[in-house]
Amino acid sequence: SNQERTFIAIKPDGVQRGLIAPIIQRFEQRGFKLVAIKLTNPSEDLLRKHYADLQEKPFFPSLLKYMTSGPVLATVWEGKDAVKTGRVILGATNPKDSAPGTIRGDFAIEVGRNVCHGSDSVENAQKEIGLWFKTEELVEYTPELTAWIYE
Ligand code: YYY
Ligand code: MG
Repeated sequence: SNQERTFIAIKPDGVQRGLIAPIIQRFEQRGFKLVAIKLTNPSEDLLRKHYADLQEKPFFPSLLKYMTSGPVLATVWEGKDAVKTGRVILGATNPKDSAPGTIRGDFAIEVGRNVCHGSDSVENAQKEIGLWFKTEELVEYTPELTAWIYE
């Protein structure tokens, strides 16, 4: 399907460091369709749901502090293999292992300041999109460039 969706967020460090435009640009220029975008201060409750599988990890308290330290740019992107390709565009979780050319590989040094989030499965993408956005915030439109991006 060319309509797979993924949730991509620019974390507080990315927003503060002025990296919104360069990060969004990589998804746009790759050919993904922007479906939703919102600058927001996520609540602790939202983040506990978002990172539910990490609640028991030793780094969870610092992760929570980091993610509530400033606004997050929440986005949804649509396209073929959006989840998997989105993770490739972001790079490895720990920037010390992220390849140059990826967002983390170009803009980050430490795992606790890794600039961005991307869903790790189609199922989690649907869960995360539902947590961060209301249905009416997901915008319907037909990009005119589709035939130049998909065969
Ligand atoms: O999906 P991704 O963000 O690449 O990694 P996760 O394993 O889901 O961890 C979420 C988030 O937690 C990660 O982006 C940074 C932080 N974190 C950390 O601070 N220290 C670790 N050892 C692992 C993850
Ligand atoms: Mg994850």
